[in-house]
Amino acid sequence: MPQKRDSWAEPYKIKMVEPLTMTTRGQREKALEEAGHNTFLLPSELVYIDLLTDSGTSAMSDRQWAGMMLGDEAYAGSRNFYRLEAAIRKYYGYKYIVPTHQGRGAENILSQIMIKKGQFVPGNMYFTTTRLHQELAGGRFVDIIVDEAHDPESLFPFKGNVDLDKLQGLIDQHGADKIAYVSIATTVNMAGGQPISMANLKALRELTGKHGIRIIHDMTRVAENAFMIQQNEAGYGTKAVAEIVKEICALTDGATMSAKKDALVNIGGFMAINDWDIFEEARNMVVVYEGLHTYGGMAGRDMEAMAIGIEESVQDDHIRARVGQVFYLGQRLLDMGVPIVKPVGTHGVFLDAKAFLPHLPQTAFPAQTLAAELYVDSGVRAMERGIVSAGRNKETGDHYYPKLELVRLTIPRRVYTQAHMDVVAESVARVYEHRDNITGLKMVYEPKYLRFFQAKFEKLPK
Ligand code: PLI
Repeated sequence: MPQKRDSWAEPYKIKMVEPLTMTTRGQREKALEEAGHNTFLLPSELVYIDLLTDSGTSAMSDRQWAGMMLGDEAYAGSRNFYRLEAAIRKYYGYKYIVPTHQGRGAENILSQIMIKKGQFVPGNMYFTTTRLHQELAGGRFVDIIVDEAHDPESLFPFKGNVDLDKLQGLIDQHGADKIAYVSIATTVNMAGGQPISMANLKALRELTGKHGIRIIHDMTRVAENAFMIQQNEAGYGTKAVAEIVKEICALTDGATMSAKKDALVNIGGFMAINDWDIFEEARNMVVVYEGLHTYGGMAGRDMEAMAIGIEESVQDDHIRARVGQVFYLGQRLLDMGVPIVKPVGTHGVFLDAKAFLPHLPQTAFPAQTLAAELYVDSGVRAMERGIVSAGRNKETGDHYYPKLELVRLTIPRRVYTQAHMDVVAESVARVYEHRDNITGLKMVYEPKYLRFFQAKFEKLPK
């Protein structure tokens, strides 16, 4: 049973530090210009507090670093693979696993196997790489998340829930055999790090079960979702996060995992599945794209660190501190009156760029603009999660126009302190004060795939 604590204070102390570069405003202006106003194109040496992503940016524990020394770098049958397989079975409960170099490697293999051309892939909001792999495999993503997820002001605690009527409608219209599977993320990144409830997942299992449709789980941040269930869902307050994680996984048929988030490693991922035939196909396909089925693009030492990270990630004390730090930053911004997605998400605080810069049309890229302004102000690096990330509709060629136009302040796990969070909050508040003087951007270079990573922009004149 989880212990009640008043404070979210960290259950660890610092043993090694990495110095940060402090830059001047002039240096940052120059760097941003050279980066085409895209924070992805900044050299990290010119970043003070890096909130671009929580992906692969965690600090590993001393146990994980010690585990790295136990790497068995055999091409085939590394002992670390078997340790990883055992950890996944123990903490997540899936039967068969295929390691991959990171989450999108697993998405590629799973999509190619499970999606037939023309099939629909309904999901609780899109994620960039996930949807792209679904589309490349010939599938069509359909958003079946509850409407509350698209409203940054809605205080609904489970904005990651599936709207079952939307799914039923899709089944009625096209038939169950036109649905490749239902794609469920815990938590929902693009909605602002919002969880799905266990009750909703159970109802989804019942509905899909009736129609023989599988549920595939993007479990990238499953422990964070489990923590929110523990905190906010009736009947779960006395259950440990580890227990809730396993219950979530048991309601699904398979998963893709970017271990670079929850699982506290700098690289790695896997696909997991309970069906032997799909596993056999995936285990064969992994040798084409990733590496042998007992390493899948990872070094032995990486698999060892992941096995240990998985265990650490589901501990109540860890997850309370991790989410507690995010909530701390969120609360500071709320107290300052800055518009953010509510409720505060579990892996980051999402600034509502439409409300922050209401004078900019979405085609002037308000979130991209705001992320750039924040960097110039303080060297804090954030990420656009709006129209640039949403990309273009393949059929019409026009931008997708997402309702949410957000800047994500993503908190790496076990990396920054409360004082760093204060610096971030104060910088956001400064930018908010002079928001009326901020002009938008125009896109001057647009790559074909996942454009947000490499697109370049120029400032629009005043
Ligand atoms: O970055 P990958 O390939 O290890 O994982 C892709 C991926 C899949 N699902 C979800 C929910 C993600 O958040 C995710 C990657 N997210 C990144 C890189 C992020 O910055 O949020």
